Amino acid sequence: MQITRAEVNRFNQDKTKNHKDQFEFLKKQLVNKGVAVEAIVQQIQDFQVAIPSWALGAGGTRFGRFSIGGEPSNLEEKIDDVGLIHALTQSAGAISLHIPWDIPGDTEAIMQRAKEHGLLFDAVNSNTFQDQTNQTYSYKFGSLCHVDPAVRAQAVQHNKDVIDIGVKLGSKSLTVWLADGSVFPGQLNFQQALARTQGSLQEIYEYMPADWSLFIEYKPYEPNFYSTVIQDWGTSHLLANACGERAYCLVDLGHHLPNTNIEQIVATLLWRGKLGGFHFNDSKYGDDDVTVGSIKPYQLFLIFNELVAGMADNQANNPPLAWMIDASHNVKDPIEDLIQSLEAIRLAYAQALVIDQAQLEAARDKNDVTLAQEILQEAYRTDLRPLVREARLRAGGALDPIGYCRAIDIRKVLIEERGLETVATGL
Ligand SMILES: [Mn+2]
Repeated sequence: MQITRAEVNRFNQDKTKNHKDQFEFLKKQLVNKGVAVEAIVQQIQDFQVAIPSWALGAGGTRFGRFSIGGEPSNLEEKIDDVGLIHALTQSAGAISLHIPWDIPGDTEAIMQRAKEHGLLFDAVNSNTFQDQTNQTYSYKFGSLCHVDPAVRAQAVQHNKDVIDIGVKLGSKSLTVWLADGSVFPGQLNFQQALARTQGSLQEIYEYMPADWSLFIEYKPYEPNFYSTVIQDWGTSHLLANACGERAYCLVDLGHHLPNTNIEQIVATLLWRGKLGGFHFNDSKYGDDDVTVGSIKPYQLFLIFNELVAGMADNQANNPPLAWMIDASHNVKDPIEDLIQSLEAIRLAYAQALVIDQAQLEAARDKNDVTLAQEILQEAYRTDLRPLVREARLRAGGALDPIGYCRAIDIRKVLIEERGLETVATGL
């Protein structure tokens, strides 16, 4: 199914007046405070987040997976689902492919399909955390870090294949997340495992075209529970430096131990010009991968504050960041879930944009701790949803995307089209 602009406009009609009243009221208040509202609406409109190709099916945990019906069973249908989300939100203008779950058969046709939905191909993701059928060597004991050079060579070759696929689609970056590590003390020689990983990553880096970037993701634990080779931002940074200028760290919000100050990590990486990308999700305990902004929206806002301030200052010439949602959803419809995540991301971005950074800096210079807190919380506690809605409306999206999904019973339509039994490839 495809949602047309005319259908969205029709749906917006009876909601527009109420929205305009709210927007004009907020705008007046913000303008009085000296906020450049029109520029901010434009910035929100420009902010696009990639949807991973595996996010459109029913998510799962290690305990079970509950089918939702009408799941996209091939890449074409996944692109269609991202297209639906983009048509309604105008904020998901890219898709991030996970290889080998979503290898394009006919590249030209896939690119044409994406183009029809107004979608670009963002970073491609390799997978050496699972064994594929007919694979020569197993990754049970690691991939890029493996003690056996033949296993490492196979994992490096897979990454090169992923780059080749990405080149054809117009992607410009490769994201590497490794599950490599150990489950028990004594299993792995830490120094040698890290050195081998560095060697493998360097080989992948050298293979990339000159206009590509390498994003190195880190994670403290899971699926290995004693040690992970790339456990934290420091290790990722060290490896990125060893690879070269176009290698960067990738921050996944769920890949931190509880209470880690992620906003400080973001600031540190921006200061070094080494922040490449972001994976959005939220969590209560570990890498829970729940909907963005559903548990710790204030943390998300504080992270965006560092991103906005850091990219405005940007003395280290950090490149524009790659944004992707990396969340799972085993109790919600993935389309609605992703819409909620996109909304949370744009709202946090808007909240950060209305902060007067000069005023905040002045408060810091005077060690006025109270004022600094007031400035942040004033931005966070102002209801900026009308700004986000206005950005969406101007781009041709729905004022209420979830309301739209429910009004047309989108899942029912997809089940009618695709059947109840379809299963999306992925986790
Ligand atoms: Mn991730």
